Amino acid sequence: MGFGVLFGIGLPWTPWRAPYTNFKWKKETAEKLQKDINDILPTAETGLKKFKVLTIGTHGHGKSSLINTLASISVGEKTTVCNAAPMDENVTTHYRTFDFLGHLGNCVLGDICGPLPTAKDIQPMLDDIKAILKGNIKSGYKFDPKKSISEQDDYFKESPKFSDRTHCVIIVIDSLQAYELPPSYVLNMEKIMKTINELNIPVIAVLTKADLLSEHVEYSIASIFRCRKIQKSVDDTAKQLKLPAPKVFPLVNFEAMDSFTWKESIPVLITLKSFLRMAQQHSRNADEVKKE
Ligand SMILES: Nc1nc2c(ncn2[C@@H]2O[C@H](COP(=O)(O)OP(=O)(O)O)[C@@H](O)[C@H]2O)c(=O)[nH]1
Ligand SMILES: [Mg+2]
Repeated sequence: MGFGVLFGIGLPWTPWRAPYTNFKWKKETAEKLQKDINDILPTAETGLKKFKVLTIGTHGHGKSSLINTLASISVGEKTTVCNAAPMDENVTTHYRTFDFLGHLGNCVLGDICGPLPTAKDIQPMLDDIKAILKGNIKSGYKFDPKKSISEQDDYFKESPKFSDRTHCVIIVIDSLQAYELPPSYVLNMEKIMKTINELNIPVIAVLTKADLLSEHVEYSIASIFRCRKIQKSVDDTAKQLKLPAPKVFPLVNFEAMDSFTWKESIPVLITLKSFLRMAQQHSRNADEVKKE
């Protein structure tokens, strides 16, 4: 560990992001965020019990770890609901959904892998993603890169309700790769974003592995909103995905930690609050609710 890192030398005083006015890296901030999150519930007129949130991202970028991190926040201690694996192993080829115990009982997270940066024809996957967003695919469905789901498939749900639909999407990106995403990946992501936008579903991006990108963050998570490297990776992602920078959230998953405290929770809670709020807004305004 370098001297500069120990003393935060090289970090600007003014954070590049202040999630709230008078934002302080304090235990009370984490507690307030947690309280706010507990209060974000589906509104009665939507008839929803749970928000459905879909994570999409290339293999190895940290989706399963993110789901585990959120599950851990939900129960207040480190837990695992899905296996995270180092790169090049165990490619998740199934669509799965995860229900949480604890505070986030009002949330279901879906995990789908893809597309691989090298994938050429992603039309079957785009069709499957669209079907998932519309609630037509059940958990457990295995993707076939050559064809999308058929109406005869056991995992096809014919008349999905509003509760089966996706209410918010999280694009998961490894922050180490964000500065220069492969052009084929950006192109594929553009197509996915177009599909999501057509259905008017809110989207955020999460940048994982901020600890691997910045040794300041590795040493102290509180540096995350001061480190210029992290800021740059947020800006690069925003530009490439054509998302506003405030919708790109850097964080460190709990996967590599033995345990976590309120300090490590803060970036995760900020992200969580933001996407739950978007899911809530979306479900209130969605035309499908008005029609039901
Ligand atoms: N240091 C660190 N490692 C991470 C982080 N997020 C994920 N990983 C590691 O990255 C690898 C791939 O993560 P995984 O969640 O399986 O990715 P997935 O294929 O997108 O589901 C695993 O070895 C994780 O432990 C993070 O924020 N920091
Ligand atoms: Mg995975």
